[in-house]
Amino acid sequence: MKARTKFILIVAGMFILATIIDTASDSVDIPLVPDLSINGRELPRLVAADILTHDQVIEELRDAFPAPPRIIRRDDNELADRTYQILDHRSAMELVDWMAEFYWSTPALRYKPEAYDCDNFARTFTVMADLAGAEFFDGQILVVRLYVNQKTRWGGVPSGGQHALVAIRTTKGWQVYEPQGRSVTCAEKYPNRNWVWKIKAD
Ligand SMILES: [Ca+2]
Repeated sequence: MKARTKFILIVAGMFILATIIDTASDSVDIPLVPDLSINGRELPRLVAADILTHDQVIEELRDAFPAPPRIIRRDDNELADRTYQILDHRSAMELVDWMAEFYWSTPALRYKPEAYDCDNFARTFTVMADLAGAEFFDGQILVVRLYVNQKTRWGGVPSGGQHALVAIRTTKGWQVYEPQGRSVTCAEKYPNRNWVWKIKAD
C-alpha cells in the first residue's frame, strides 16, 4: 500500500473514531427523569434521603393516621415493596409546587365527578412522583394515597362524604397534601387524620 493511501486511511479511521466517541458522549445527556415540562419548568428531580423498610412504613402510618386505617395493596397490611424512599423535604415541596402548576395548566385535568375527581388527582400525583424519582433504585418513593371521611373542610375541599388525597414522607415526617389545591400540612395537624380509613401504598 502506498504511503499516501495509508495516510488517507488513518485520517479516515480517526475521523470515524471521533464521530463514534462524540455520539457516545451525546448519550450522557439523556435526562435521568422523563423530559416533562410545564410553562418552561422541568419536572423537578427528586432528592432522596433515608430508606425505610416495609414494616417501618406500616408502623409509621399507624402512628400518623391512628384510626386505624387499612393499609393495603391487595391484602390488608401488605405493601407492594420491601424498601421505601424518604424524600428530602425541600425537594418534595418543589414537586408539590410543580404539580400545582401542572394541574392548573392542563385543562383536561379539571375536576369532573367519577371521570377525574379526587382519587384521580391523588393518583396522578403518585405517578408523577414515581417519574420524578425514576433514577432511584433503592426503594419505592414514599408517597401514598389516603382515603378519608371528610369530616372537616380542608385544603379548599368542603366537608362531607368520602375524599382521597396524598401523604408524602419527607425528612420532616409525614406531610398531607391536597392535590386539588396546594395545601400541605404535617400529619399531626391534618384535621381529618383520625378519619383515614384506607391507605394505598404501592
Ligand atoms: Ca375517579
